[in-house]
Amino acid sequence: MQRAIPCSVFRGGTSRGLYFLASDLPADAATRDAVLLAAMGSPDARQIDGLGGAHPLTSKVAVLGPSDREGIDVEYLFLQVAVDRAAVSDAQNCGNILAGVGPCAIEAGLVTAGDAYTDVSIFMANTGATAMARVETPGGRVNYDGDARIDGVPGTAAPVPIDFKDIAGSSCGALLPTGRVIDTFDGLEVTCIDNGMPVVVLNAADFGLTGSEGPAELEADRTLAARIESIRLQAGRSMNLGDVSAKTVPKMSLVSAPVSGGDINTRTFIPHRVHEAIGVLGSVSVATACVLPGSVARKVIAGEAVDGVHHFEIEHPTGFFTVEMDVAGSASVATLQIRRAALLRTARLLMRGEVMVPAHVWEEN
Ligand code: NQM
Repeated sequence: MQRAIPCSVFRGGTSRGLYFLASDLPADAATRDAVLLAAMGSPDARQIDGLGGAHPLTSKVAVLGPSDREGIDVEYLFLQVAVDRAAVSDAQNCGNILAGVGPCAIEAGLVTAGDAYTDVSIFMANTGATAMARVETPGGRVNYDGDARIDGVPGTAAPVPIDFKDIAGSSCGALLPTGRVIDTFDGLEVTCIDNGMPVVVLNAADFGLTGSEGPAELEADRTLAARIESIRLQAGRSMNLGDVSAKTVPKMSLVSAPVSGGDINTRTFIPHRVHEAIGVLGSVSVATACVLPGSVARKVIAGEAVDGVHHFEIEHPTGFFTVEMDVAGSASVATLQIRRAALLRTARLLMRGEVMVPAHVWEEN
């Protein structure tokens, strides 16, 4: 026997995931996770018996629900479903999957569409922060067509601008979770930062890299992977994340001087596969490191104090990620404030229907 669960598939930014209403999933988290593993086909490197795409970027889940919080339209819980392990984690947020939340909430009737566009305020349950997404809704229906282009996705689509406020210390409790701009692990200087996503910023040159190596080349280097994981485990503890051996945070961003006219070049371990681009909130953390006096990122780009609204062009393996940030007090660590961060994503509804899971998975858990 199989059980049918209502579900939509969206591309959100440069990721893809299954989007559910909380009311369609088991209330108990352990049963919910077992159901999601079955839906994705995990654990299996190919996820052949499910809908997962055999990569962390395509093994993601959004759970949406109504909100009774003041000024909030929809609650969004992000769940990362591991590909080759039986693990589901709520320890991180995901700004790419977030891009599909506004359209999905409108399609599902959780939010009433406006006539030209609809502003959807989203409570990100993983971190307790809020995002505002603007969705085009001409005639009260979600529009997916448009001219917006984001690197890492072919073609163009309708723009989904997203605004973040107060995301500093989202998972770690402070923008600088260790209390320092520079920490030293295994003899290397790193910057641990959390402006929406816990990230360890590393200098690519410290690993003998140019910083422009491709994801496959970086993943194939097992010595590099071991060195990065050793730093990650130590940094995770220092960042108030505890034992991160089974967690997907912190992300590890290798930075180098820009090579294509951007502000900084990145290659990001998320944390074991290498991102084909860079995460949304991950880029906000890296962009913030670029204005943080004394940080690894600021040293690598020889950056200057820059108060005001700036567009940071983060280079990644498949192009650029632009983060707009309103910066104040960048002359010193003590005064630095990121008043607002904004960026552009696109999203598209790919399928809606029911995902089938073996009935016993729901019943026996
Ligand atoms: O940092 C991948 C993605 C992400 C996360 C990851 C993301 C973010 O691209 O907000 O979007 O870092 O695991 O989906």
